[in-house]
Amino acid sequence: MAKEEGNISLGDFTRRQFRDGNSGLPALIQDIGGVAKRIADEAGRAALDGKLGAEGRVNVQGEEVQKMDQYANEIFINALRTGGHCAGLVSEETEQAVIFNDEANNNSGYVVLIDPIDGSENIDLNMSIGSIFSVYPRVSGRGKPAKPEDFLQPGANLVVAGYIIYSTSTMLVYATGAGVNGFTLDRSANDFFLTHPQIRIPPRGRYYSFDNSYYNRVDPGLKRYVDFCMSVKDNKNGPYSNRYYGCLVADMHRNLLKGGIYFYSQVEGKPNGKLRLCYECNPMAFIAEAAGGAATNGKKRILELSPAHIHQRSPFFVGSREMMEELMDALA
Ligand code: FBP
Repeated sequence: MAKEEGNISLGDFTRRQFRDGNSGLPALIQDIGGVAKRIADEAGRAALDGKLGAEGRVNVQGEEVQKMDQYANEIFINALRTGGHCAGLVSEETEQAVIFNDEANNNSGYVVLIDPIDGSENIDLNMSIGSIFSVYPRVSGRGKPAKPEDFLQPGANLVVAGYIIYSTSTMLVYATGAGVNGFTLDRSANDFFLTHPQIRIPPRGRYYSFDNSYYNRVDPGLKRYVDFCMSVKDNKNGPYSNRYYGCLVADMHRNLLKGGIYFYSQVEGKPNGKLRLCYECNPMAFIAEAAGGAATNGKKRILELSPAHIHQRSPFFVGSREMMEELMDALA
């Protein structure tokens, strides 16, 4: 279906948004949009090209790497290195930061962190998956290679954070301090167009996203909250339904549009939960707050945490403001 007349393209939107021409952000976001198109194509053909299934190795997280995890990671690294608009990259799939260290990228003012494929378990099932990206201004001087401290900044320093959701349509959603906007890929034009301007997360919704199999392994306060979510009153379910997709990006996208809450807390055996602070929790927290929601680690605002290690994990609670207030009261 051709895009509605008048939908502004991602490139035109970002060039208007970041008027300061030499910021490099419009070009960097265009590079990320190009990666999104490639991954959407690769994921759509994975079954035909023998790219489903596991790569046969374990990554730095101790998780089995899917072939698509590796392909998506390579697409991101090659495209951002070639684009010349970021000094380096941290990825869930690479143990160390990738410092590009060439003239163009050393002169860039930004670094990028990514989860190339979020929801890896869904790849072989033809279910929604995502990519998550974060853009920080460098703290190291331009003109030289990026440094480790560039990648270990609190989420409050983010200038851009977003995700791509590969589903019935391919959407790129990104936040700045000025709000959250969603763009849909128009295959016929091979470009993204604004379809969800100024997304605001409803103060409450119908859904909580939690892997209920962990119910008997979480703290009493969280158990109390899940009991509340599932409480039955006058023979009616409520107040919330459980929608847990196994892909943070998919759960986040639904909760952003309809209202809801997602949490992956510490559980017995996982003292800091599963999600990684730098390239999963921080970008999603930034997006949630820019849309009027909230995100914590159960005690503190996610965006205030100072990362010690690029792959460190954090308990993660994110979503509609009023639901987050209820949850935090239950945990207190
Ligand atoms: P990956 O980035 O490795 O896919 O891990 C993140 C994630 O898939 C989230 O998207 C999802 O919410 C969660 O892990 C599912 O974990 P579990 O299978 O333990 O519920």
